[in-house]
Amino acid sequence: MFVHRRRGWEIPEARVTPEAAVMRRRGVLGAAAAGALAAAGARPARAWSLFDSTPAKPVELQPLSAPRNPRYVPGRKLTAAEEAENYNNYYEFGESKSVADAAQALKVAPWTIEIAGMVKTPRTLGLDDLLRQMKLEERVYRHRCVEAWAMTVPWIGFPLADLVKLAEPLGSATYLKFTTLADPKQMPGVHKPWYPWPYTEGLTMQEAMNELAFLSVGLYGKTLPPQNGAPIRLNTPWKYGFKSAKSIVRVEFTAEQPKTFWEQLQDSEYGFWANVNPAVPHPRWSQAQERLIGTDEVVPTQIWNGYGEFVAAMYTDKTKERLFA
Ligand SMILES: Nc1nc2c(c(=O)[nH]1)N[C@H]1C(S)=C(S)[C@@H](COP(=O)(O)O)O[C@H]1N2
Ligand SMILES: [Mo]
Repeated sequence: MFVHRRRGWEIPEARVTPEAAVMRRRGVLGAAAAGALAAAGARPARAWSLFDSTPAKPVELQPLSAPRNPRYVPGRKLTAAEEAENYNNYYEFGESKSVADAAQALKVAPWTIEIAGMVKTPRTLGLDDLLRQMKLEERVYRHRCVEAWAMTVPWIGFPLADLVKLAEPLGSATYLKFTTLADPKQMPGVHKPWYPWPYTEGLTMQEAMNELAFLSVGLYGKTLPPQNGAPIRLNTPWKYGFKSAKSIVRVEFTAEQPKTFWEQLQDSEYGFWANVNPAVPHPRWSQAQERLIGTDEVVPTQIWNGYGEFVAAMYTDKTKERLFA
C-alpha cells in the first residue's frame, strides 16, 4: 500500500486536478478506465504499477547560479523550494500533484533539441552545446496555474528570443511549436491513450520574442529537477501555467497556429492564448483569486498575471479573439 503523507494544503485528488477531470466528464475515458481510476483514486492502474514498485534513484542536481535580473520584481515572497518541487503538474508522470518520485525516472542527459521547420538550417543541438552559446540569468517570476494556484519561483535560464535568433527563422515563420518528451519507457502517463501525446504548446513569433518568454534550465540555484521539466522548459509568466511546456525536445517554426495538447483535449476550456485574466472565469470555476502554494494564502489574480507593462501591447489588435481561456 502506497502511504501518502497528506499535507495541510492538499485537497482530494478529484478537486486538485480539474485539468484531468475534463476527460472523465466528457467520457473521453473508456468506462473501464474511468472505473479503474475512480476505484484507485486516480492513481495509475495495475498495468503501470511496475513504475511505482521500482523507484528510480533521484536525479542528481548540479549547482547552477546566474546573476538575478532585477527588472522582474515578483512583489511577493518566494515559494519555498521544497513546495515548488513537490507540487507539480506533469501528466507524463501522473495526474496527481505528487509526481516528483515518478519523475526521477527521467533521463536528463544526454539531451538534444531539434530546431525544425521554417528556419535557415534545420538542425539538432546538444543541450550543452546550446547552453555554451547562451548567457544565463536568474528571474523571479510569478507562476499562475489555470487551476487557480500559484507560486513564485527563481528560474535560471535565458530569453527564448535568444534561441529564436540562433535558429534564424525564415520571414514566413509566424508561430513556434514546442514538442516535449513522450517516452513510454520513462513515463507511465504516456501509456494512457486518451491523452494526445506528445505534450505540445505554441506561441506566436511576437510572443516568443517578448522579453518575458524564458527558457529555464534551473531553479533555486541548481539545475531543474525532473518534475519541474528538466532539463529545459518554457516560462511564459503572463499566461496560464500549461503554456510552460516541460522537457522540450523540439522547437518548430511554422506558418500555421499549432494545435496544443490542451486544445486537443478541451478547446473550450484551454485555448491557444491562455492569457491570465481574473475577469474571465474558467467555465467551471472563478479565476478572480489564486492560492499560494506553501502558505495557502489566497490573493487576487492580476490581469496578465501582473505583467501587463511588458505584454499588453501585443494584444491590442486582437480584442475579438478569445485571448484569455
Ligand atoms: N510536458 C509537460 N509540460 C507541462 C505540463 C505537463 O503535464 N507536461 N503541465 C503544465 C502545467 S498545467 C503547469 S501549471 C506547469 C507546472 O509547472 P511546475 O510543476 O514546475 O510548477 O507545467 C506545465 N508544463
Ligand atoms: Mo497548470
